[in-house]
Amino acid sequence: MRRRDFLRGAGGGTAAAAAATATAGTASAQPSFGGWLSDVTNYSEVVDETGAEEVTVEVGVEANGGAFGFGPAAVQVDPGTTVVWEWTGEGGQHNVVANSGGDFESDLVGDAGFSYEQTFDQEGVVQYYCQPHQSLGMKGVVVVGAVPEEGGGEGGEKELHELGVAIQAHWVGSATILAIVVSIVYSFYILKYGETPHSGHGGAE
Ligand SMILES: [Cu+2]
Repeated sequence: MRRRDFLRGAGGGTAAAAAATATAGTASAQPSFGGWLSDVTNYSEVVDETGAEEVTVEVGVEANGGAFGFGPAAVQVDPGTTVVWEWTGEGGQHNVVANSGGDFESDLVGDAGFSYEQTFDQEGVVQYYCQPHQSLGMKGVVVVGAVPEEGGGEGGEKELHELGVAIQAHWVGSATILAIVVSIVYSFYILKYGETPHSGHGGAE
């Protein structure tokens, strides 16, 4: 019980330190937008399309176990940019539906050449998905303006990692102390009682 309390205390301290480190700045980390893109196989980075007046996102690119992706999954644009979604014709019927940061929904279409567009004037993060394939990971993000820093998700992972290291270090320390105690006790018994059976054997041999 006491050991567990100690662990919790030590872990809490480490986690707090880790959180402080995380807020200090990890700009290079890829945001998952609160986990929205965490299961999207074709997401690796936010593609910087700032400076462009019009940006094209393909609907039905090879991803998520079929042609179930938006390409690219995440784009960064300036406020006032028009995003044009263009259907590839692959992967069946798709649509583009706002999840947050906007309110729009395209038709559900399977044909190549169909397109749908939205102009984003307000800064913020727009999360969207394809209704039939959302569960497969057909999701996307349009970042209008600056890419937000994510203290929450990344910091959480770091905390767990740091906590794991702290526990591991603690166990290594415990094991070392245990080994020392065992060897002392063992030596004590050898010194005290070791002679009798030893000499007995010695006598028999
Ligand atoms: Cu789809």
